[in-house]
Amino acid sequence: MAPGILLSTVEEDDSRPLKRTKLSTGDSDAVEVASPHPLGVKPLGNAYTASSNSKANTGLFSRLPDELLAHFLELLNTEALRGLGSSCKALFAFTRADDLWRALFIESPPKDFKWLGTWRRTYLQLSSDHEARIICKNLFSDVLYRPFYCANTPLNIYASNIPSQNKIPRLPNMTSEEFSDQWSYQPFILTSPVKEWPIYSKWTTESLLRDYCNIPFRAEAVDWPLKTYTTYMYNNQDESPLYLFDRNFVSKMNLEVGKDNAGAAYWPAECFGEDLFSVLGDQRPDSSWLIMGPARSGSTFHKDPNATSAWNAPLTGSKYWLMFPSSASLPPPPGVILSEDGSEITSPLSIAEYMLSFHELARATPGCKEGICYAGEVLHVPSGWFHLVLNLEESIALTQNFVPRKKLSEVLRFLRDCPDQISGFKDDVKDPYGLFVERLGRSHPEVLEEGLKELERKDKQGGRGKWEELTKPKEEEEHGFSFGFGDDDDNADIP
Ligand SMILES: O=C(O)CCC(=O)C(=O)O
Ligand SMILES: [Fe+2]
Repeated sequence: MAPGILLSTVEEDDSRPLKRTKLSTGDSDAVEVASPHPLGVKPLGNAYTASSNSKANTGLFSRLPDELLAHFLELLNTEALRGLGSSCKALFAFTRADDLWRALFIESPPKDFKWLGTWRRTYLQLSSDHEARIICKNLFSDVLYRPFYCANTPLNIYASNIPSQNKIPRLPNMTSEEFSDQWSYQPFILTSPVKEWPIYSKWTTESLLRDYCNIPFRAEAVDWPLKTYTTYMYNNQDESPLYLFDRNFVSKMNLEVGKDNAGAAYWPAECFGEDLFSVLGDQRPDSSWLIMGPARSGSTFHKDPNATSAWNAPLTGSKYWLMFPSSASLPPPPGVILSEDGSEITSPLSIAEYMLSFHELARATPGCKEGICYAGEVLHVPSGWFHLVLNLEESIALTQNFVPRKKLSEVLRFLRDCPDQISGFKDDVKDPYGLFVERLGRSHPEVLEEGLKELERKDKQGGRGKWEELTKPKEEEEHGFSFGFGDDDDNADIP
């Protein structure tokens, strides 16, 4: 059976206690999920053996495939949704899809609101005992059932039994030389550095709530006071929980430090060496983020901006990382689609959907790296690597993007050749490449010279990485895919 088609018998009488129901996902291990759907909706496969189907009572709407009906409902406003929802059981269920209400909320957020557990309740400020709940026993729809299933299917199992060849190396410490010579191109987890940070073990959700309760932080499309976000974090049913990702946390939390770094709350591990973007001073692109989210939240597949590298340090909780190198001659990770110029990554899937549909294949794909980074540790993301991140528990983390010396030519090339993909610079920086070259030339002329030489070498190679250069004649590369561990054109695993 194809993944995504769920056939199961779900508990019909929802007055009975929740039971765990096995659902076939097409994988050999059936996944368990709490059942039933709160409105009694069942997976579409059940329709084939059912005696009646309440979608048949929706008039003209019954002719629309569920996907199209769901799209149509996205065009409606509150009144229309509520009106249509009261016309029959099936439309009641379709108009309850919480994503519709999330979109309405984001479009016109109510001024004063209390988070009430779902987007609909919050948008309408309706408590759960004032909200109608009609059980739709004979409604069969993957479009409605799938988000519920994805929001409830266990995810931590995907972080277990990592094959040994996929494991991200875990190292107690590293020197700058080791990083520069061997590790700038590789993901790794440093197991000790963060424990010396003043904020380590002081920052917990409770302590941040005590100190920054009313400070608004950015969580995707909303700016919410921390107390609202944590209320959401502890009580939501979203398939992809809203993720707090704030680039202005330093000023919001008064963490600024003087030039000598006195009183710093945290700092990068020494091995990463100098961050060459620091020559840009106030004009550098966004580089530091506070991240907070519940278990099951995280980041879908992406590469970090401007060809920068990054470190990511959980202060509480733990994160599962799934990573792939990239290069002109490598396909993107399974389930990820790149636009022709590589500028847009389409991974239309939530993390849960990705895990259900592609994790097994991803794990078996050459180049795949996986690991769990625990509180107090730091994970290195080499520039150009695709990564998907899943919070295995509620987590607070800090992340910083940086430009290590060994990756300078990649950043220079990105800024020079992909101006429309550059992000995070303030609007008044019209020519990021020119500015970076000028500043670096002033303060680190020999580093710039080395970077430009490397860039010239890459230009001559015409996008072929060191690996391709060493292992394949040009014709072979042109005639088909052949795997080499590598990073964006400049092959990663060969320092
Ligand atoms: O902790 C996470 O979710 C990963 C964050 C990340 O990949 C990023 O900031 O680019
Ligand atoms: Fe990232």
